[in-house]
Amino acid sequence: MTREAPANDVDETQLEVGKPKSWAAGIPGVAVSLMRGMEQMGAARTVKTLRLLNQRDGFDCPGCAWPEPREVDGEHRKLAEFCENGAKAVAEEATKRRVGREFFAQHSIHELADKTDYWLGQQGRITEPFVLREGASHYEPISWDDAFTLVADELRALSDPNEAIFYTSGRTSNEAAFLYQLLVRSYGTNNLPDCSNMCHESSGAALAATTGIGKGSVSLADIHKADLIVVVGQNPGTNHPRMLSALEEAKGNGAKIMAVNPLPEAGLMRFKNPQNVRGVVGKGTPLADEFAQIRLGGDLALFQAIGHLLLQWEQETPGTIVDHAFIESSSEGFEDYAKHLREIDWDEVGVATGLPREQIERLARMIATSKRTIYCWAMGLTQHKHAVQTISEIANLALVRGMIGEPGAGLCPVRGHSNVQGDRTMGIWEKMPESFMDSLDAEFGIKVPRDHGHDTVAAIRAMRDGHGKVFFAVGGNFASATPDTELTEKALKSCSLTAHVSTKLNRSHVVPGKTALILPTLGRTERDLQAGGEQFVTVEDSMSQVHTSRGRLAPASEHLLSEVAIICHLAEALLGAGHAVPWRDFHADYDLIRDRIARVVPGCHDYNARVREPDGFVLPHAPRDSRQFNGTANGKANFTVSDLEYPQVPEGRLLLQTMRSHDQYNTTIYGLSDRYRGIEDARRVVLVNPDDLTELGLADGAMVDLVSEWRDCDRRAPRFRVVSYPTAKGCAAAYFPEANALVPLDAVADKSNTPVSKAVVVRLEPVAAP
Ligand SMILES: Nc1nc2c(c(=O)[nH]1)N[C@H]1C(S)=C(S)[C@@H](COP(=O)(O)OP(=O)(O)OC[C@H]3O[C@@H](n4cnc5c(=O)[nH]c(N)nc54)[C@H](O)[C@@H]3O)O[C@H]1N2
Ligand SMILES: Nc1nc2c(c(=O)[nH]1)N[C@H]1C(S)=C(S)[C@@H](COP(=O)(O)OP(=O)(O)OC[C@H]3O[C@@H](n4cnc5c(=O)[nH]c(N)nc54)[C@H](O)[C@@H]3O)O[C@H]1N2
Ligand code: SF4
Ligand SMILES: [Mo]
Repeated sequence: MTREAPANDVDETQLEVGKPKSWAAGIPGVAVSLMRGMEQMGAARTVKTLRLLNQRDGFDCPGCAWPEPREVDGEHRKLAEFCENGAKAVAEEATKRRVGREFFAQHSIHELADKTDYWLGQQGRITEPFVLREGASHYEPISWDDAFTLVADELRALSDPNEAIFYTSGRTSNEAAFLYQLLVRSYGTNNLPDCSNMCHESSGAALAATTGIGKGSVSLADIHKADLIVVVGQNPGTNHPRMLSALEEAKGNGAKIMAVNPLPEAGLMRFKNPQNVRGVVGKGTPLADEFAQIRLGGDLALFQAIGHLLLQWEQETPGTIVDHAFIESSSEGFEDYAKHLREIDWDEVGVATGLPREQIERLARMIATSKRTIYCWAMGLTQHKHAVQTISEIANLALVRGMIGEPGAGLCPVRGHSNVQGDRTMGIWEKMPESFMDSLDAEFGIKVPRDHGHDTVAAIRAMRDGHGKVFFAVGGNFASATPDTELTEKALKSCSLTAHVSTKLNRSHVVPGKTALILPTLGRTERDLQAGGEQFVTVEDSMSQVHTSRGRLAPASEHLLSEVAIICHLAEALLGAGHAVPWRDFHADYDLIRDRIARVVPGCHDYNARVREPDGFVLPHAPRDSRQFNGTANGKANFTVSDLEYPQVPEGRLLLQTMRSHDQYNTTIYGLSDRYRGIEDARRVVLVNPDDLTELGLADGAMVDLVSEWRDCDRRAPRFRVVSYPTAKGCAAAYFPEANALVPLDAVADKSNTPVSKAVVVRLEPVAAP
């Protein structure tokens, strides 16, 4: 399979490669925020918008899920409580550019299909609903009523509700998410795949089994109190930039930082905080005390080796390392774990990690002597075949040392999309527990289906095989974000209807089903006026804090509906006016939705009152709050035993990770500057270790096809420019989504079914330069 580059792609031969930066943020970060704001919004709107970003009376940043400081912790919000990439996310949404009737009259679907995600996104906000009718060459306007009738008719025509698929991306508010899952389940299916299936599903699976709750156990204040922070498989300088301020503060309090990554990411090395003088003019704060340049997928071996050393040292000096009191009172499985790690094959650990044994011993010593350890991770761990095992191994280390449910200690999966955690809390999951379904039934007097639905990978398979016929998405960009691009696009095109609730144009709109709809919606930044007056919504951050978000800008167009309104109107069209759920009341007054959330969703009692508190409220988390593990089957924290696994790479091949540049938000490309890595003006690049280049007989600047090798067939992504880069030996990196064509649909993580986007076996085939 070959995935051609879109015709209007940038010219990779013009690429500028500078030296990778050894520090993050500082003045260039401030400058870029303001510049992108001015380009998209103009001066007045930039100032107004950024003043409201992440403030109590303003809107939650539509970027990542990193939390804001809380008064209860004695912490205050600054006037500018955002980062460069938060400012870019806002500029992207609050842009003055528009995609309206003229645009679609001018550009045929054929022409649009040839554009990159970057070009599509840069065209601006969609202003009214559009339909692409069967056989038509252009999208044309459609009224909202006709659009809802069209979707309802298509859904009613299916022989089984399980032939419909309802995707969610993680920007959707709690209110919209709650109603969406209610609509989908009332209609009769649990086919609710979401971006989380491709993201932190592995973290959820590992933590639910080991600690009883699939969420992180720390607060921002804990990070400030920790004495050791392990940052593994994460690039916070780009993807959670304000985490660097938290790391800086922790360092100021004496913490040490251990970074585990195949890439020497600038944000892990040194941070220049633009909010203090030292950061603006000085050298900034050195962050990582120990940087372990691990091979892709070597983390399970690393954490097993560390576990082995901890147990060995405990044996040498009993009572110094293992928290026996905690293990005895609160856990199960320690003996098996200890037995499993008594012996370890150091040669294998060396091959898997690429790390010298002395360094692993230093890392283990840091963990052995820390009194308050926090483990942070993201996609570098979750998107591997053995991701769940790796995260469970981290949980093992935390349990050995009793590092959970204590101030300054715990497990911290750093979530991606700004409300991805909230969407799950509200029921967006293809396999919500029985108790949740029972509550829905009781609250609304309905009977929702219990059979588990399709996750993202299963949804693609269903469409490919003809069992998935209608695809509906609230947000996101399914075509580009998912693996195996060519196969997925074909699967989407085979649907009778694809419909997307979106703010901006993206690739998913131009790989249409027989009929396709674009339903434009309000963004976070925009005022949401309904029959009952101006509304706010609520979101949950990565640390389980639930709070309000109130849009304040004038909507991009008078024809936009809120996500809540779209879902309610669709429900009325599909389920009829007499349906047990009072859909019309809900979109008039969101307090009425929150009253229902309060009664259905665990931990959400008095929701309306508590979200109105200055910082909202924190959802309960038994291990964090009381060191209880009542969410597991045995009521204990569970040690787990995993075989040592790591990716196998044949001779002459490299292991490729697909990652984010500094200038994108997932499939939304803001620009072409991956500043911290020194890569400008290009995206079809592949970063390769200089020694590997020598062995492969390739030079920096060579053009290659990337060919991934999988048991069914080869997949080819043509014309990438080779960049000599200090990544771990044997490992390469290219950007998501350009490299998604290389990820086989069947390459998934054990237990979580997450696509393996960080360990693709590839060969580099030289091609002639243009
Ligand atoms: N600006 C911006 N912010 C974002 C996003 C964005 O696209 N842009 N996306 C949001 C979303 S949805 C998410 S999920 C997060 C993603 O946040 P990250 O997980 O930081 O995102 P990635 O770019 O996928 O980076 C993965 C990091 O893990 C490292 N890594 C890869 N494989 C391995 C491995 O095997 N072992 C170890 N130890 N490290 C490895 C990579 O070198 C890289 O530094 O960011 C969120 N925030
Ligand atoms: N190869 C590879 N693939 C990956 C990853 C990887 O690291 N490597 N990462 C995975 C991860 S972690 C994730 S989370 C997924 C992301 O997958 P998605 O969430 O599906 O993708 P996004 O690019 O975040 O979605 C962007 C689109 O959302 C729409 N949008 C933006 N704001 C709003 C809004 O307020 N409301 C609505 N309704 N729509 C809005 C816009 O139309 C925009 O084009 O991708 C996954 N795919
Ligand atoms: S750290 Fe994340 S949530 Fe905070 S301002 Fe930056 S992008 Fe937004
Ligand atoms: Mo994500």
